[in-house]
Amino acid sequence: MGQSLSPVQNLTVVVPCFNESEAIQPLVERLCDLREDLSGLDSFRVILVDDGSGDDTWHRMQDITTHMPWIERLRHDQNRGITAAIMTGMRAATTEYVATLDSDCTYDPLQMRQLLAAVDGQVAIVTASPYHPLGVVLGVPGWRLLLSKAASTAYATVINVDLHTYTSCFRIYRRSVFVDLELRNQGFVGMAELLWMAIRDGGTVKETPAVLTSRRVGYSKLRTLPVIAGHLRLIGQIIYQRLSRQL
Ligand SMILES: Nc1nc2c(ncn2[C@@H]2O[C@H](COP(=O)(O)OP(=O)(O)O)[C@@H](O)[C@H]2O)c(=O)[nH]1
Ligand SMILES: [Mg+2]
Repeated sequence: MGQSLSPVQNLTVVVPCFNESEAIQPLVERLCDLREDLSGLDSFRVILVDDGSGDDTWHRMQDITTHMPWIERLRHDQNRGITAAIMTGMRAATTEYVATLDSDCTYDPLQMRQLLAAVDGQVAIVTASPYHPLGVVLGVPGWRLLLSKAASTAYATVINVDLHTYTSCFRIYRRSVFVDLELRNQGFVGMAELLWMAIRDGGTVKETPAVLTSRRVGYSKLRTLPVIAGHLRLIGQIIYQRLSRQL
């Protein structure tokens, strides 16, 4: 990476973790692989954010990463949601580019190279896009896929930007664009809200085709009905903002 023209020379990877006891070991192993893969960067750091887990996620994090000074651990006293955890990590980071990644490795972290390749001096977010025509989805239940794709299609329609995936957590952010934002949605819907805010404020958003697989350990934290309701609410707010501000 060192010789490339990418503006990213220093990267912080933030990983939100909620009740992910079993996922921490394979995650940290894969983060070690990623660190090796990106050894050309000037610096590579990781911030794991335990979002008030009720299981032993926090202790597993501490045990497994004790001798890894490049991994920092942060903790919320209580569960505040995936987007709140990402914002905590983003605020703690000191690099201009901050990547975020699911802790269950449903996106192989080694796909980070493709995201990095899409970063240029203009970009506010690069998002992984399994729903891109060149993206791949493997082993994800049909109903989940339908729900997620329907949400992305609805956002593409109301925002009128040519993106295929609005709900992915695997992204690279330009920190200065986001660090002071106040979000209404602290959970999964906040992923789409972050994207909308970047676009609303004139930021450039890019996507790269990605491979999404299904979980091997642990369980999904997404609660379908509240998330559908949250997406519908946000879509209504976007329509209102676009009409009232003529965006
Ligand atoms: N910090 C935090 N992370 C969460 C929360 N819910 C889910 N996550 C994390 O967000 C990522 C995606 O969640 P997951 O349960 O796999 O949802 P799915 O992939 O949509 O089924 C994983 O890294 C989870 O640990 C939460 O309430 N707080
Ligand atoms: Mg997942």
